[in-house]
Amino acid sequence: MFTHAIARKPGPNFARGITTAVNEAPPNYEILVNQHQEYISTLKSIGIDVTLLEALPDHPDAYFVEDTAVVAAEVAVITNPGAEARKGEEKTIAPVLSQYRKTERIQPPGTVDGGDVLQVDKHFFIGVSERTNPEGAGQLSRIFGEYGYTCTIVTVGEGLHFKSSVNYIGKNTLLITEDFSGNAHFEGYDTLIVNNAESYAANTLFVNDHLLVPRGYPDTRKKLETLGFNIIELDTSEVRKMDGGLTCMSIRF
Ligand code: CIR
Repeated sequence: MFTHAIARKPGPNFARGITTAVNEAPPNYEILVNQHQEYISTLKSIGIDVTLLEALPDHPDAYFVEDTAVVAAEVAVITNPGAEARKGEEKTIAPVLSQYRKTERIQPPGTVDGGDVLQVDKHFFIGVSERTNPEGAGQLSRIFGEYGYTCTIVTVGEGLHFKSSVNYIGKNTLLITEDFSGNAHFEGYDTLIVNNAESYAANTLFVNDHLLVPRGYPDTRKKLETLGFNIIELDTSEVRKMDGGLTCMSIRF
């Protein structure tokens, strides 16, 4: 069970963040703030004490705090984010996490975005993507190895981050997009495949026996319900416009 989370308020300039999404309507700050507040109150409602940081005006993507650190039971690893515009966000997270954990750091030229790192018990999947380079993945794997974790390094093809496409949902099951189906790295796990039209819903957050799923993906919801998961649907329309999702907006530990 998680007891803590760190999150950050989105700032009014959030639409200047990095995005590849082609949006029908421009991102709306008021709606985003409401969606973010609902997300925070949901985490609190399932037993999580949330530290909510103020927006960082120089970093419009900074509310995607997940990318700045990876936290295990024994250690928090402060990342070196892969996008130039996001470098520096991690410096503001380090002092907060050091209140709870010993901290280690990814050193340049290594880069890691936390969105590429998925923990399943004593194992980490680390995606090598446009943001996480092989050097960064190697450093992270060595650090976690020292604490008794195993790691596999997986190439991310489509999608921004590994967790844009693959997430652990409990019951030894990974929720994955079609392009990851049959991937040899997932041997030993059950996989639930999200159809292509709903690939965004692969970014589902498993936390304290609940699944936080984005609203508007009925086929995925039905598949998850059939397996008996406790589902909480949350609106993420404005977050999606900035290439973000439910996992990105908090660091849980
Ligand atoms: C970015 O491109 O860095 C942000 N606009 C979105 C980051 C989403 N983070 C995540 O998936 N962990």
